[in-house]
Amino acid sequence: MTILEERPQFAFEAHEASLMEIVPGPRPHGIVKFVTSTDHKQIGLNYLFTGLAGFLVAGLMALVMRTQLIVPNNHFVTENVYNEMFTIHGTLMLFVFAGPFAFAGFGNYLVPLMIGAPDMAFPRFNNLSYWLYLGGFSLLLAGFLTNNGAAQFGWFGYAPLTEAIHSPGPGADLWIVGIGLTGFSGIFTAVNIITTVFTLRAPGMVMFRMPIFVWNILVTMFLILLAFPVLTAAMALLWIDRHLGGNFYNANKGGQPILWQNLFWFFGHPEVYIIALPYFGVATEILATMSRKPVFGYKGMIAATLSIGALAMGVWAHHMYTTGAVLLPFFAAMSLLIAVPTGIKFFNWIGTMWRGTIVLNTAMLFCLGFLAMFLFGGITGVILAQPVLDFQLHNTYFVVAHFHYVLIGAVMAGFGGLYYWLPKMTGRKLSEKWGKLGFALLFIGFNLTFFPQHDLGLRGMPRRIETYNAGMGWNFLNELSSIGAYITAIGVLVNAWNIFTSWRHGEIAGDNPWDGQTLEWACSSPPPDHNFEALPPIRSERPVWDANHPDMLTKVGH
Ligand code: HEM
Ligand SMILES: [Cu+2]
Repeated sequence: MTILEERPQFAFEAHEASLMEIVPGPRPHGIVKFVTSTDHKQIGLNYLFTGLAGFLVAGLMALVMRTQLIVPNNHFVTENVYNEMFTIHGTLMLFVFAGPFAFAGFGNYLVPLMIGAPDMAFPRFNNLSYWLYLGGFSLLLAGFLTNNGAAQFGWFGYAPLTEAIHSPGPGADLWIVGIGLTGFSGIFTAVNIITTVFTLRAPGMVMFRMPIFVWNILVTMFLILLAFPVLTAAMALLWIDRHLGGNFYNANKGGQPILWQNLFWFFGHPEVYIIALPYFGVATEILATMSRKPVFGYKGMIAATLSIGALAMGVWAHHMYTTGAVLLPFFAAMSLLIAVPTGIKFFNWIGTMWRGTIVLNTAMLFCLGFLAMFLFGGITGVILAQPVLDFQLHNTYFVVAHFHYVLIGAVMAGFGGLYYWLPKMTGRKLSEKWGKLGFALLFIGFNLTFFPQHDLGLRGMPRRIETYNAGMGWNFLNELSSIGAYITAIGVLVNAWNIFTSWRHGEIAGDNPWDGQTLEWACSSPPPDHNFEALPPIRSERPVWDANHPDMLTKVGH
C-alpha cells in the first residue's frame, strides 16, 4: 500500500522567536580588569608592563652606578648605596625583568594563541602567579625602606656574607622572600604552560607543527621546574641559618659556604637559558616572518633547543672554577659543548634569512641586534669557559661585559618582540621612525657602555668596586662606559615614548600587519575573549601563511 497523504510539515520558523540571544553582562575594565582578570592576554600584558617597570627601575640604578664610576675617587654615592644598587639592579633585571618578561609575558599572551587554545589550562592559577610575582617585585624594592637598607651582597648572595652576623637587618630577608615569591610564580607558570601545551592544542596542531617560540617556551618551563625549586630550597636554608640557628652555610659552625654556591649555580646557570631560550623563540618568529620564509631547519632548531636545555643542567660549576672545589676538565668540556647547539641555531637563523625577501623594519633590526650582541657574548663565554683564562678574568669587568652582552642581546630580541606583537595586542602599530631611532640609540649606547669594559677587565679592574684611583689607567674607558649608559637611557626613553603614544595614536594594524605565518595572526587585533571564532586548517607549522598563500604552501614532512 502506498501512502499518498502528504508528509506533515514542521514549521521551524514558529520556534525561532523563542531562541533568545544571550547578552553577556558588563565586563570589568580598567583597574578592576587588571586585578581580577583570568584572561591569559590580560595577564600576559600585566607581566610585560610590570617587567618593563622593573627594567626602568633597575636601569635607574645602573645610571646611579655609572655616574659614580664616571671619574676616579668620586663621591656621588657611598659604598653602601653602591652595594645596594648593584645587588638590587642585578636581582630586578634577572628575576623581575628579563626572565618573566619573556616566559610569562610573551609566554602567557602568545602560547594559547599560537596553539589555537581559548586560554591557559588553569586561568585562576595564572592570576595567582602574577600576584606572587608582583608581591616579589614589591618586597625586593621594600628593602630600601628599612633602616639598614636593601641587600648588599650581590645578586648571587654568596655565603657567608649573607649570614645574619654579616648582613643584619630585614633588607636581606626581604631579598630572600622576594626572590622566593618570584620563584613560586615561575613554577606555577611552568605548570600552567606545560599543561596548556600538552592538553589544549587545536585539532591538527601536533607537536611538530607548533611554532618554535612555543617549543622554546616549553623547554624553558621544564628548566624552571628543575632549577627554581633548588633555588627556593637554598633560600629556605639561608632563612633557617639567619633566623632559626641553622648552620648550613656557616663554616665557623661546621657548615659549608660551597654548598650555597653549588645550590645557587645549579639554579643560576639554567637561569641563563631560562632567560635566553624564550628570546631565541621570539627572534626565530620575527626572522621567519620578516624574511617571508619558513623557519630553516625546523626540527633541527627544536633538537638544538632540547640539547641546550639538557646541557644547561650540567655546567653550573663553571661559575666556581676558582673555588678549587670542582672538577675543572668536566665542567669546561660540558660548557664548551653548549657552543655546538647554539652554533646550529645561528646557522639556522642565517639559513632562514638566506635568499629571503627581507623586510628591514624595527622589529627585524632589533633581531639583527640580538644576533650580533648575543654572538659576541657567546664568544666571550667560550673564552671564560676555559679555566686557564677564567682564573685570570674571574671577578673582573671582563665578566661584567660578557654577561651584559648576553643579557642585552636577549633584551634586544625582547624589544623586537614588542615591535612585532604589540600591534596584535593593542591593535595599533608602533611608529617606525621613532622605533629606528630608539634602536640606533640602544645599539650604540649598549656597545659603548659594555665594549670598553672588556678592556677594563683585562687591565685588572675588579667588579663591584664603588671607586678607583686615578692612576690605574681606567679613567678613559670608564668615562666612555658611563657616556654609553646615558645614551642607552635616552634610547630607552625614546622607545617608551613610542609605545606610549602609538598605543593611542598609532596606525591601525589590522589582523595580520606583517603577513605573519603562525596562528596568532588568524584572530583580530586585539583578539576577542577566548580568542578564536574559527581556525584555519592546520597542516604545517605555518597555517596562516598556508591559508593566505595557497600557491606557496609549506612543504610538510621536512
Ligand atoms: C641598561 C644598561 C645597563 C647598564 C648601564 C648596567 C650597568 C651595570 C653595572 C654598573 C653593574 C655593576 C657592576 C659592578 O659594580 O660589578 C651591573 C651589574 C649587573 N647587571 Fe647591569 N646594566 C645594564 C643592563 C642590565 C640588564 C639588561 C641586565 C639583565 C637582564 C643586567 C644584569 C646585571 C647583573 C646580573 C649584574 C650583577 C650584579 C651583581 O654583581 O650582583 N644589567 N650592571
Ligand atoms: Cu653559567
